[in-house]
Amino acid sequence: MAKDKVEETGELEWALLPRGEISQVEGIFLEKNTCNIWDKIWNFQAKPDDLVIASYPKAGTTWTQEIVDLIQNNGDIEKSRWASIPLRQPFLEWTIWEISQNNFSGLNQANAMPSPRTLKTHLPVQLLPPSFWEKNCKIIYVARNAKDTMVSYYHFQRMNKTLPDPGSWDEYFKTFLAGKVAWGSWYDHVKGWWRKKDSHPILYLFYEEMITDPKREIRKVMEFLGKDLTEEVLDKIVYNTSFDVMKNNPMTNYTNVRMNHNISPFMRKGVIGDWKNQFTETQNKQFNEDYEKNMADTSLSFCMEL
Ligand code: PPS
Repeated sequence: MAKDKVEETGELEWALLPRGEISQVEGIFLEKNTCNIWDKIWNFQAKPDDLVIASYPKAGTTWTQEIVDLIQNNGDIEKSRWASIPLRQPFLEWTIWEISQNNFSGLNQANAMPSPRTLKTHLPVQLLPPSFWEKNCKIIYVARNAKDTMVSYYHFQRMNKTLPDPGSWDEYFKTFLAGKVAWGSWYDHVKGWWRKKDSHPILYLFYEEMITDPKREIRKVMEFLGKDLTEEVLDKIVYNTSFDVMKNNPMTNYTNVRMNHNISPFMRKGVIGDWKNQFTETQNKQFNEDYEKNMADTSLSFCMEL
């Protein structure tokens, strides 16, 4: 490819970016930059009217964020499109957001933001800063089946250099099952938050249920937030948070964040069961054995195909 063409598409610039590294906090892998400012994150001061959207990566976080924002704005699309999603709802533990050449830390953004704030986090339950529990903040957790999460995460790590190179799919399969990815083990994450909902106001959503009946799930979120919207507004939110609309919306599709969408778009497929196109038969067998062992001690269950 000619050099000017490469520069025009930003490919060369992307190729030169260094890969991010991961390190550990309390035995959980997190982005190294996050580990470096862990004390500040742990001491974050929540406010009682903060809303937290928590998830394991690739579970449908952005989808949930957009649903919440539209509910908060009574379905007013213009109000929700004033900025891209990470600017509207700070990502608590994320240290560098490169948007329009500026650096943002989720922590600084959150501290500068007027209340009521909606914050995103991928932290496992035991690493959520204690002031969120002390202030009894409402939390929405969204979970997605492990097989599709793994596939989505693999493609995300290929196109997002703030995380380590995932290596080959075979390599990544092992890394993911061992929980050696940023934000740790999927098992511990979904099970930990599931347990916590018995003692704290947590709305636990499933990506698969959002796919199957988005209006029902959006209504659940609305009720949890104490809002009362008309059927017409709910239908408008269903439409505007559909995969196709969000994929074409620059405020939700992450095209204004430095990621390489030519390798794999952030809004990739948005379906249940894509793992079938990625897992080999042997991997599926291996995964199922591992899954059975690790999920034996929970009442949680996931839909992995329609
Ligand atoms: S991140 O980076 O962790 O915040 O990613 P996250 O937003 O949690 O997950 C990205 C995956 O969610 C899919 N997605 C959607 N699916 C269905 N409908 C809507 N509206 C929607 N919005 C995002 C997105 O396509 C990623 O999944 P995959 O399987 O990779 O397509």
